[in-house]
Amino acid sequence: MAVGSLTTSARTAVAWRPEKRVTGAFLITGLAALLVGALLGPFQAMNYGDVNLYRYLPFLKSYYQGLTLHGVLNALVFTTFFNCGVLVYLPARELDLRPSVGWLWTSYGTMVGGLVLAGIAILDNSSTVMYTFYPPLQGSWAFYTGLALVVVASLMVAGEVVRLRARWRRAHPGRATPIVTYMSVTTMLMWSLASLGIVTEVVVFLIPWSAGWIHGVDPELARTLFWFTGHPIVYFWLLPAYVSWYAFIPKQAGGELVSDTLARLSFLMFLLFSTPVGFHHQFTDPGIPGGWKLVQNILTFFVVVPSLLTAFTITASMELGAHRRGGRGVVAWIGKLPWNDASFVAQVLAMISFIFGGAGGIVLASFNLNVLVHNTTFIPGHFHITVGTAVTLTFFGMTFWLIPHLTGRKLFAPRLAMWSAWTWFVGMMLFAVGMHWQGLLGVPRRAWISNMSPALQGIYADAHIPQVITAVSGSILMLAIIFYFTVLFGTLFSSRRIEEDSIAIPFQDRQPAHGEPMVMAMDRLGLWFLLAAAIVAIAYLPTLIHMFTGQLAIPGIRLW
Ligand code: HAS
Ligand code: CU
Repeated sequence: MAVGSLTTSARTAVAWRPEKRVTGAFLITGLAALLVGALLGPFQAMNYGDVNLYRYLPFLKSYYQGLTLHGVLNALVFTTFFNCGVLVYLPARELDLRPSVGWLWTSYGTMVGGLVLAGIAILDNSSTVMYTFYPPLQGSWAFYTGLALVVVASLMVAGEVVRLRARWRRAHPGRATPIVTYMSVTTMLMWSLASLGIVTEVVVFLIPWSAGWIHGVDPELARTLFWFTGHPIVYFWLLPAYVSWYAFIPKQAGGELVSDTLARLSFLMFLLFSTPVGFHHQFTDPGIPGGWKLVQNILTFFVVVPSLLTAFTITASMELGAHRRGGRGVVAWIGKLPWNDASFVAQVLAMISFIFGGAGGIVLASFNLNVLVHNTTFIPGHFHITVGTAVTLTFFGMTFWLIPHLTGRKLFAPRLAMWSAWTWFVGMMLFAVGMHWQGLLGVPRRAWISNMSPALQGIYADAHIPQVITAVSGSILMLAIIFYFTVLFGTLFSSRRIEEDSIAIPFQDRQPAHGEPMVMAMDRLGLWFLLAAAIVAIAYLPTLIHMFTGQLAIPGIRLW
């Protein structure tokens, strides 16, 4: 029996090699982009520690060029590649259905093509427009076309994920979609709806404008289309991390997911409420009626709920695991969690950072508090403990089992992996303290303050302590980068081979009770998608129509 099952698993492992290769390509390209982007991070942190290290980077013309490279590679490129790898591989394995590998390689090639185009445009300093690329700052056509290709490729992958589920449903009529697939499909459906804004902005306006076919664009309309996608994109980054927290962490903690239904409900809520909230990035923008800002403000509080549900369900699931391992007490059970498993530790630290990241988000979502800190360093403080830690550190934790699973190589230096998780967490938490604090003092974000004249520095006289904290955090993060990438490259290139698939995907053993009315109702994703589109139309169309019909075309400018 044992021998028989071993051969079956070995055979399965070999059969899945093509999918593993393309998944590995997505993940490793994303992580390589992260490496380049993240190496610039300490330079940014030093800037806000009032130390100008940019002068030692002769291949960059300015802090702003470095910041553009940092933001685009980390926030846009790394996340999209990583998500497209995991959100198709995991459901395919769960459903035991082979995706079209040719289609996935085509998507991968498109995405790499986009990355190369945008990368060249940033490196030649023609597109120092930051990762939000607000007009009238004008980058080159290659920058916008490159980013458009990255988005198009992600939608091609989304199509494949939806197709996988459709194939499974045809073979299993009347059954609820298995949970990892459910979560992956809702994420991709949400992203398909959300990306309409950025696709319109880039294809209809920015590419023709940067290529010289039209002479101007309306900055307010462009910003509005950008934030149509720019808020929900943060959940496109977050939700693959949630997939891991819901689907794998309970098992890694020795327990099981306490509520399959709540997990689905939270993903469904993300599908419904992620997109119609972009105005909370534009509270201070003129041209958007206050009433519509209020509507989207209220919807922002709706989209907080699924994260609160997640906090509850995941903590309860981990507590169950700790109890099974002999843990007791109100908080003492925490000690019984597997604190010696780097994959688990990285993800729990990521969750802890998100408690603070989420709390900051709620502050930012509050109209009048937002006005106090908008466009200050408070904002990068917020997003380094959301996308920079909750998401990135979770992805690190996933790679500690996923890369060995995909490559058939043992994890290199597990103790160093543990160190990388702790140093990333400590570095980012300190960075967040320094940046939130400076933001409260009014220090602007995206400013080369370490290069300003000593006279100007007087404005920041109160900021010495948070500046020191920010600079120290940059140094700790440099160590974290070295540790993590040593583990990654060590695993890829020098680690011992292990039997393929001997590191299994930590899927739950228990499947949901099929036929439960609530689960079956939530499974009608086509209808829910239409409802999501309707809510978006109500929240956005009146303002967008007004903007489209009264455009004020502004020519491009270059400030760098
Ligand atoms: Fe945000 C700006 C509001 C979440 C990313 N956000 C940004 C920007 C980025 C970003 C990149 O309303 C800057 C954009 C730019 O460059 O201008 N954000 C929110 C709100 C949430 C939120 C309400 N943001 C995120 C996530 C991000 C992200 C997630 C990336 C992945 N954000 C804003 C607003 C602005 C903004 C304004 C504009 C600011 C301005 O003025 O420009 C919510 O989704 C947050 C809900 C989260 C929670 C936390 C739940 C906690 C969990 C962990 C539980 C812990 C456990 C561990 C289980 C309520 C799930 C237990 C441990 C044991 C050991 C037991
Ligand atoms: Cu937002």
